[in-house]
Amino acid sequence: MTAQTRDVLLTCPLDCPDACRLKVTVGSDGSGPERMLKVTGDPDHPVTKGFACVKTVHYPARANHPERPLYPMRRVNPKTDAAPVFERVTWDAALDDIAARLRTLLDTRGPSSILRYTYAGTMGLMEGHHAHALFRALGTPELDETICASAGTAAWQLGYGTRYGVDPADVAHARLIVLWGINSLSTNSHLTPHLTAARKAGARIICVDPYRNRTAAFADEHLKIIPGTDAALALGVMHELFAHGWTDEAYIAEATQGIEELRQAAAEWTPERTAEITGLNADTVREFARAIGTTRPTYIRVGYGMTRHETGGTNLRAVTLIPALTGDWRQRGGGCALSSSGAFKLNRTRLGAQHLLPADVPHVNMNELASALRPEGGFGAAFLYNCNPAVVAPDSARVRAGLQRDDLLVVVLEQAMTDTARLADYVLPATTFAEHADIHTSYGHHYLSHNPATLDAPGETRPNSWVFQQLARRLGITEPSVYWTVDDLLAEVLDTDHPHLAGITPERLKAEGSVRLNLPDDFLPYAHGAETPSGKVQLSPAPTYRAPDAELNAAYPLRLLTPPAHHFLNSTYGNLGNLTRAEGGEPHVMIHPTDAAASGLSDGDYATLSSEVGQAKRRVKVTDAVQPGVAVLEGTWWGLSAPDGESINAVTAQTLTDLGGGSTFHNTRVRVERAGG
Ligand SMILES: Nc1nc2c(c(=O)[nH]1)N[C@H]1C(S)=C(S)[C@@H](COP(=O)(O)OP(=O)(O)OC[C@H]3O[C@@H](n4cnc5c(=O)[nH]c(N)nc54)[C@H](O)[C@@H]3O)O[C@H]1N2
Ligand SMILES: Nc1nc2c(c(=O)[nH]1)N[C@H]1C(S)=C(S)[C@@H](COP(=O)(O)OP(=O)(O)OC[C@H]3O[C@@H](n4cnc5c(=O)[nH]c(N)nc54)[C@H](O)[C@@H]3O)O[C@H]1N2
Ligand code: SF4
Ligand SMILES: [Mo]
Repeated sequence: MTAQTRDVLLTCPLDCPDACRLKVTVGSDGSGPERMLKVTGDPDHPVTKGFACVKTVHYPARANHPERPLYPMRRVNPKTDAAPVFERVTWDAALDDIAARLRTLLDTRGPSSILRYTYAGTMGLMEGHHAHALFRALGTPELDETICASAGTAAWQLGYGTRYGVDPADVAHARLIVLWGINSLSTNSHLTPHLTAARKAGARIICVDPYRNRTAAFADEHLKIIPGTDAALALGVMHELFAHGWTDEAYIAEATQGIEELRQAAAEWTPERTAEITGLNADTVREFARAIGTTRPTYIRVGYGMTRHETGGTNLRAVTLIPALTGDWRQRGGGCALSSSGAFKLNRTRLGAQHLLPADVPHVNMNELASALRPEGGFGAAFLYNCNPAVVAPDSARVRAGLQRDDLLVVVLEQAMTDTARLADYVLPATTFAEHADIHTSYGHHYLSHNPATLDAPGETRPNSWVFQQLARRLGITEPSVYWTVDDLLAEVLDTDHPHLAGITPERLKAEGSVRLNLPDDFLPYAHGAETPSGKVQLSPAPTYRAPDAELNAAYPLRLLTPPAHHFLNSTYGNLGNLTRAEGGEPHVMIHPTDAAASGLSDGDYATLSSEVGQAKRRVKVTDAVQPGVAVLEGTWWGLSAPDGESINAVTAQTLTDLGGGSTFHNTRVRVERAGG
């Protein structure tokens, strides 16, 4: 019996562009403490518009999950035993032992023997970004955060400098919408109402994606491109723009640099040549280019999908330069969007104690975790928080093997008993977004927000920041920023004269909860140039198309893509029965009927997927949603839900992208063969 409930407004902390403002209902049954009961969207928030996604409406089941770690736990059997056995310990016992072992490592082997590994389980500035401060104060190797956005960021940086994007509210003005390498209906679901509004006003929607995902099914037209060939398609479009005079010469003259180089690079990309490389037909290329060339405003929403290839940075850069030729940056609703994060001009000087980083600090590229965890990697301790690398990191079987080393102290700070937590020496219980205060930006819109701590921390769960401050005291750290509260951090990040933050004080942000950056209604960030060293949109060096080094061959005839699932957020929610059931109960690999026939596979069979890196066993779904030569497996499922207990990343490689040292999750070449079972 729920005796009393109340509603609070909190920002969703997950790694999703929408950064929704949620209406969270909490209450108690009278006997126990208050718990999270229900999540919907804030009806008054202009981006959230009253709905939470199909995933986060189930957040209460995650927060109240029976296997959620509520107490510090120490592993008592070898990490190589399949079933972990933990014993409950006190916080003091856990922290004293961990601090003593870190102290020994610092004194005998130095800070480079301690690995901090983290990603975006929470996007909060405090519990996400600032939590790293302890490790910066200790001088441990810097983690290059490359698993997701770094290729895209580097590509955007070359062309445009700071990452600004079209405001979602302006998308309704667009008359042509291209959803290019983004499954936005699943991964940016609060864009959908704006797409629908534009369509009602007459806009046409084209999706460019190697398979028929939800977004392709929603679009008016689907260009089923061969993976990794987007630079060719973009150059093919540019060829037509130049050939037909569909370029905006006034914009090009004022706002860009390097047009002649780009014109020459595009000259060889006739529709026929473009068709040959991309797998589309020449008339489709012509029509696509005509649509872009003759429709103002054209809005191109790019995702990270096309970046997760060897040449991913260049592919994205080529696509994002199209609006610099059409002049769409001058049109409300026109241009391109990858991320809006650059608009949040906060004072980040001491965020995460970055100011302490010595110039010669060693770096670890997080995509190379499997290598870093080999005994030769030199680490004696690994501290993991806000992440689940046993599932999400490339070459995950080697990541697991590394974490199982008995000479490596593995500490995992978690809200869920993940595959990574199951390999820990210590599991430390973390609070969720309703149980700690934090500050949130967004990479899909322009609202800054504040979450107050709403619920008492269940059991002995603690915020990341509390845990690191406790360790810092034990390790004798005196750097003040390590001990900041959320209010200290808020005062610091808002201590800036940048006009985007004019009028936004800590008091106002806390009172209003969510505040739009101080941007004009018609925010046209690249209308007259860009924040590059030249002040212009940089078209030079002109992007070129390059075939992948890992070309398909007789041994590995299929390209495997592993994009996000509709019902999970990366591996988050992968432990909830109703969401795994909605995703089909277990992971399925989609293959085309011709490829299935060639391998003697029928729908529902189990198959072994083999790559140069490893193997995974998965159930097959035969479907023409994919093209011949391409296999797709949606979702980074927990190994616990897979027939072989492994993540799909057992087959993906640590190969890095051409720009930004990024991940190449959609670049895996595989062979698919019938398996028993
Ligand atoms: N439901 C849900 N939402 C999410 C997430 C989630 O796991 N689930 N994850 C969140 C996170 S962290 C991120 S980074 C974003 C990612 O969201 P997206 O950017 O949408 O996801 P991607 O993995 O980048 O893949 C997007 C699409 O790119 C396609 N693709 C793959 N290779 C190519 C190519 O070479 N060219 C083209 N044109 N397309 C290609 C894939 O088939 C896929 O349909 O979503 C966020 N939102
Ligand atoms: N094959 C393949 N692999 C991929 C991808 C892909 O498309 N294909 N996508 C990649 C992408 S885009 C990304 S961004 C990464 C995502 O990888 P991760 O950032 O590791 O994301 P999650 O798997 O969701 O794991 C986040 C974990 O953080 C925990 N957490 C959340 N909040 C807190 C907190 O406040 N404190 C603590 N201590 N823990 C917290 C959650 O419980 C969860 O287990 O995965 C990448 N891996
Ligand atoms: S996961 Fe994304 S769409 Fe879902 S509630 Fe959170 S921010 Fe909104
Ligand atoms: Mo991501």
